[in-house]
Amino acid sequence: MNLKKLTFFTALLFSSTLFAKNIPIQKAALVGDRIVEFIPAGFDKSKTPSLILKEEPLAKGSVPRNWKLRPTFTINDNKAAAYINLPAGISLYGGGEVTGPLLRNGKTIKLWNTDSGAYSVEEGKRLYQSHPWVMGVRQDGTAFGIIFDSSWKAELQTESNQIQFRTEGALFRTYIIDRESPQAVLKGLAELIGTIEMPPLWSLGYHQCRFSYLTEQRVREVADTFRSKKIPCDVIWMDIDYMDGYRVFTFHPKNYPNPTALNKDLHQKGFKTVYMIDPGVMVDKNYGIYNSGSASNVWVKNNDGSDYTGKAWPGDCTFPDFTNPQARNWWSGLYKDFLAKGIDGVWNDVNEPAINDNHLPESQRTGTMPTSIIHKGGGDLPAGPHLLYHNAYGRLMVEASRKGIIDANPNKRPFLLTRSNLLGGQRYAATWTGDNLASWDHLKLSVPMSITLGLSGQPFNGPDIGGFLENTSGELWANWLGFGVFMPFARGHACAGTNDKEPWAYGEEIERSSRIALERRYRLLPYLYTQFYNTSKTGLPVMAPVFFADAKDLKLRNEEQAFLMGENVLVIPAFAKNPALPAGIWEDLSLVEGDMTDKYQAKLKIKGGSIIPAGKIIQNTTERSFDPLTLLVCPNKKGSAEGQLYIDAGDGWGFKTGDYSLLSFNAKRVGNTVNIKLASKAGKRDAYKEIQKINAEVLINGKVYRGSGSLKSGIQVSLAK
Ligand code: MIG
Repeated sequence: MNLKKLTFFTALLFSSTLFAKNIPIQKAALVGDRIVEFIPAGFDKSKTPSLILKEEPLAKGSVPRNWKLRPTFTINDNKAAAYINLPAGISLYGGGEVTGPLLRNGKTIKLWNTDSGAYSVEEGKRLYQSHPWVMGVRQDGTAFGIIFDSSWKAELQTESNQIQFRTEGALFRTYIIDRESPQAVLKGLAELIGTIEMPPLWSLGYHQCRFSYLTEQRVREVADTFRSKKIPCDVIWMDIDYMDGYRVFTFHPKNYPNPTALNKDLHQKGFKTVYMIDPGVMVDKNYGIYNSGSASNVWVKNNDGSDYTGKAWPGDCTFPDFTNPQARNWWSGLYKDFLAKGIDGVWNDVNEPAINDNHLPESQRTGTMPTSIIHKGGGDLPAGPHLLYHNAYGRLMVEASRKGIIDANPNKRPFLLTRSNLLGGQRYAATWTGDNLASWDHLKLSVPMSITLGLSGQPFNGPDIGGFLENTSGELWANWLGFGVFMPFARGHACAGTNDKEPWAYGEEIERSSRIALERRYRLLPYLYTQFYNTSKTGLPVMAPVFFADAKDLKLRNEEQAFLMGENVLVIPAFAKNPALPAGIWEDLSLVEGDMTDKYQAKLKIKGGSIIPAGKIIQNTTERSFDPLTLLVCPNKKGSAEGQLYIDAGDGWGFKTGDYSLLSFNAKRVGNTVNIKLASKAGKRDAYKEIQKINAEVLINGKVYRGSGSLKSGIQVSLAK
């Protein structure tokens, strides 16, 4: 026997499938429109609780007779797995936070949330989040999706002929959605895992961050520079150095002596502020939060009953056991006094949780808690090992944080950003893609990464624009910002020790380009906000793959340079080479003077048949005004177009009791005139008062025709010269 054969047989011998026992399906039931739940015999909720689903699904009938996709469950050495065979010719997507290409055929991802600082574009690396979810699109454009409802440590392998989900834990349920289109499948996903809640309008503005702005003087300087240079921005971020010795919920006495005054001054200039909160609490007998947590008995425990400690920024830390409802309540309660200082949003970082164990020999380092630690659980959650709860630690933390933020400010919409999360965790927090690199590879990677998160239930996401680690050149920055401004979450960030990365830090030419890019985002905010309204209702992504324009066009299936913003705007980054674009009418769209000739700006195209609402150039969202509203109209072949605008107060919950306005516009060409009018209106908000004047721009064959009018009168645009 030659060596190759020998290794083959050894591999076979040790391969789990050889000894794996097939587990029959105990129950398969319809739990939604073409959504089937598969439960293996012996499934035990107290071993694999669901941390993914929004609520317990209810059986609504039996499995449709022609149903094809079914999992095979196996168990081997107490490790459960599921396998689903696929017919040929399927394009696979999903898996949440992943590196590598948009198209996921033939990929393996490791689901074990990990601080992957400087993650490479190379595939297979662990990242910060776990999304046991795959979507398949058939050649005919019909699609399916599979949720593996488990947070146990796992691997998700997406082979073209078989999906494999292999865990290191107990049996779990599997949900399969099989519908007429990828969009319909994502709606099905949202039926199971929920959607995001409408975010505050300000969080859709531009965010400026750095690790860290070391003093409040520097923060004021950055804020003032945005305003004096007239570069739009809504939010300034405080990274860990605002704290006193990295103790969470404290402020550095010298560098941030008066956060209340700082926040107030920033508010007066139209800025909001977001402050970081990490899970690790410094072990320090003179620190109120530590003492309070000890008194409330909230810390994760070693198996001998002592507090588990691990190293993080402040040194030795204890960690709240977020599986426990009392610990979550205690954590929620901490936000009240903190936010009372005028803080607008919260950033939960390093919640994989990331633990520095560099003092251990390399072979013993895991970067997190020991898998054998038993979390307390409580309420719906059983006590269970870290191996079960690790991937849910961040998700449970942000559930508690979000509740605390809402309790503290019940009349405001919370804004929370998290680094770690689990499928379904979009209900609690927005996300970003962690510590990327200031490189062209990472710039390009940020597009499929963000699209894939959107295809995995998390629409509110984006990368560190410009790249976090290492120095950023002006070229890289301007190219990245040129399309980053059309991503759902748009924040520039920079690691300690790297060059300044504010929009003006690269000289005048780049400053000018940055202004154009940000002005374009701000002009499109009415459209973007409407997309967020849509995703809060349906779960459809804000940033979508180009193939969403035509799921039957196979050429579009792996396009990952260009992307769609909503359904009607196509974004083609300046770096894109020969992008595959959808057929049909797509007219070039100019929003700001100079945007068509500036080499760093993404090309924008508007879809034939659509109407896009746009606003004025503003410096921040407190200046929002619909005087005038602009309607960008691109007629289809038949000369008609339609589109929507959603408006509400931009914050608070009034929209839930009718204080909103959902306007549907349509346009029709009659001879040489295009008539644009309000077709319908929902909600109690007085749009007639809010929208004073409407300018329309009709785009046909590269030409722009202008007209103006009002909501009442409509707008007539003449196509005659
Ligand atoms: O150990 O707070 O990904 O965005 O600037 C690093 C400092 C901790 C990691 C985050 C990054 C943030 C940094 N944090």
